[in-house]
Amino acid sequence: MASENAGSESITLNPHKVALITGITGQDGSYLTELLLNKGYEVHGLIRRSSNFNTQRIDHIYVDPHNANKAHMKLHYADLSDASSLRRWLDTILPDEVYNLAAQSHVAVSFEIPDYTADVVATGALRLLESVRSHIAATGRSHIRYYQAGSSEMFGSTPPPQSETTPFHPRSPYAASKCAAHWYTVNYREAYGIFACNGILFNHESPRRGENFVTRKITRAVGRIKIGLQSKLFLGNLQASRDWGFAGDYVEAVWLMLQQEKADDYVVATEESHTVEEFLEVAFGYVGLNWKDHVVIDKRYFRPTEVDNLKGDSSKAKKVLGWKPKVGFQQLVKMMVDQDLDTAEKEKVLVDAGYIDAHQQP
Ligand code: NDP
Ligand code: GDR
Repeated sequence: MASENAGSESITLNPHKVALITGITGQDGSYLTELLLNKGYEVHGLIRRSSNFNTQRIDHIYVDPHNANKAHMKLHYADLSDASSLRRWLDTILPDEVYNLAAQSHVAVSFEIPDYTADVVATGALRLLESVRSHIAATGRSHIRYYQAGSSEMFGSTPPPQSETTPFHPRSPYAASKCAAHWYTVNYREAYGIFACNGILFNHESPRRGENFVTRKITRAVGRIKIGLQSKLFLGNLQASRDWGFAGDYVEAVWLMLQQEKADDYVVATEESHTVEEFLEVAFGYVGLNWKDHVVIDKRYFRPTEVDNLKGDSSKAKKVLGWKPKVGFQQLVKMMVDQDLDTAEKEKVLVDAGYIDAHQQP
């Protein structure tokens, strides 16, 4: 398992670019790491301590650090709530690019743990920016570049289409915290001249999406229902509309932002929006099922304040970065269902052998 060797202080310097990623174990962290490794970067990821290994999304690209010639991704323990760990790893790793992807990223959960969410999402970003600022002041490494993972949730109740000039109206502790992180990033750029960019990314999904986000919750259920492991799927608001893209496409835009001459902020979106109900139709329809036979509305999944309609205008990213999404909505849904049919087949083997209980829904 990857995290067994985390914390190793032996950093090998090489002539390639060096990146530091917070949130490397998350969906985006795993895709960004693959992209950077393919470009020849040395990638360092900060992971937080957990009682179980939390590196499943990057295990396939992990090479034991004892194999020094082949290990281009290294993991270190740190936490966005621990400023000293952030500064220490900056000083040790000497990155050229810093990607701040770490977050308590679940909107509904942010209503349950608002204080913690603000600490990690808002103050965590400030801690990292301040670490970068003081690292530059101490070392003179002013070429260092910083990326902040901003969110379309910041637009909240402001109607679409949403672009870089659209006012924010956050509708959750998570979204309000992302707004703070956004403005901290702008402020550090203006106050200290740090090359710091905000990506304002609309929802992006993949087969690696966390299982309690609505898209993956649906595709996991489709796989399980199709092979008889489950019959009902409990969901909340089906009328919310989201601009859903593919995470693999979005990390390319993230990387491009840090390769520009000038630091700036960019909206990244497909410019197409679909309701949760439309997602259900495509996902269940793809395997010949009718979602209405399986979905049960459960009030517990409704949020105190909802974001009804997100649809991005990413013309700036298209023009300046030369970026555009490759994977469309239908293709994305099918990619996720295909993978989750496979996951369900494997699960069934374990259920049939008595290792897991089919009634335990993911
Ligand atoms: P995930 O929830 O999949 O990953 C979040 C990452 O942050 C995980 O690696 C997690 O670690 C880590 N993390 C959480 N808390 C801390 C902490 N206190 N200290 C250090 N690390 C921590 O998110 P995504 O990959 O989907 O998103 C990446 C970023 O982009 C997030 O900031 C998210 O808010 C933002 N974003 C995401 C969008 C999307 O649609 N996916 C859209 C717009 C913005 P662990 O694995 O241990 O839990
Ligand atoms: P979101 O994603 O809140 O947009 O945040 P999520 O998939 O959680 O919700 C999308 C919409 O689906 C509705 N919904 C449900 N959501 C969940 N999670 N579970 C359910 O059972 C359910 N039923 C209906 C929600 O109410 C909502 O309207 C994601 C995260 O990745 C953020 O970190 C990121 O910033 C934004 O996308 C852009």
